[in-house]
Amino acid sequence: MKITAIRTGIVNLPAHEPLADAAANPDGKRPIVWVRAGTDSGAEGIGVAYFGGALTGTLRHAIDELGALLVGDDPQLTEAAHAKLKNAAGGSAGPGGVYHLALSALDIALWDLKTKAVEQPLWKFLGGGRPTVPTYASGALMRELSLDRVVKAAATLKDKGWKEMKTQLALPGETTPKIEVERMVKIREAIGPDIKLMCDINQRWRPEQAVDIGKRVEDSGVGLFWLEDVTTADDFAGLARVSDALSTPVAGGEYVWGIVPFRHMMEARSVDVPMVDLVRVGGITQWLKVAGMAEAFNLPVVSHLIPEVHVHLIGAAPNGLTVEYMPWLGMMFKEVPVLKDGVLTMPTKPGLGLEFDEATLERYKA
Ligand code: SMN
Ligand code: MG
Repeated sequence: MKITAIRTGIVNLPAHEPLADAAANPDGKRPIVWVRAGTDSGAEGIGVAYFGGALTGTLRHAIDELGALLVGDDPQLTEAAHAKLKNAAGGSAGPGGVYHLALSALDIALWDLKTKAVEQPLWKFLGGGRPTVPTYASGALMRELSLDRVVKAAATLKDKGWKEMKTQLALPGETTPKIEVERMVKIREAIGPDIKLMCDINQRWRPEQAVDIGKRVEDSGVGLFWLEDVTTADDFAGLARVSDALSTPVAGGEYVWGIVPFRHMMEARSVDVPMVDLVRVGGITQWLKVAGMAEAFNLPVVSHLIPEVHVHLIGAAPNGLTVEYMPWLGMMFKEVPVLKDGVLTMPTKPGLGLEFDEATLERYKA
């Protein structure tokens, strides 16, 4: 099989929040680049890229330029493609940033083709064996919501059958440790003791603040499944200090580029729960390496965004803990993985099991 053409396009998807209808910014838009890799066998592989922000046009162009280098190549040779792109641009225009986002989008499309060629869903090709995988509601309990709205949204998620959900602290505007802790207590009261509750700080605290507020949350009896990105993502020593001081597991990793920072993070015991972002790590090829690294460090692995692909990866990884269910891209696909009672069923179609919805691509075309 040979790649014959790479096509790309941009859609500006609405920033809706379908899980609890709790969008913090309902008029917002999310620019996404779609990728289609055509082959001489007629099979098509798909990929996506995002986080381009104001450089989304540049990101698309980067995918076009890197993609052109893969025309004529066998899409099953994912490591060879990675080496070729690294040699062509990754060592100079990367690592990190637009290069890594573009690399990831192409890599996802190659894995779609590679697994379609053997007519297996990706998770099965990777050797996974579980029928379902846990997942958690994300994006509905954001820090911009009022206390009243966030508590109602949490109760809505529980009513809908979610068993795990994530909120955020480091509140905007006037806040104190007391206000932060009270918000967590109210959310816990709304959902009861049995739901796994995570909390994301998005790098907004200093290490000593993380220790202080983290301990207060522990003392309140809220019980967090993890506390995420408590401080600057590459302050590996600062993170280790927080991890050491708290009994709550500390999660992190979504902000770093490529696989090497995970080595430093794990060597320094900075996080208890490594979180891998598929489009920042370098696609599926590199995601799997981080999952293996985590396993060797006796750590679980969790995903960031794009549950439609991560269901395969978390589901196949022996240390895959739970899939973040942030359905930003759901409307781009004709079908998404089946979600019921807070778990995802492993997809059965070959490859990623995803097909772009032409109507969505056309309707939100940029
Ligand atoms: C997050 C980061 C980037 C975009 C959306 C959400 C957040 C998460 O950190 O963990 O979901
Ligand atoms: Mg996060």
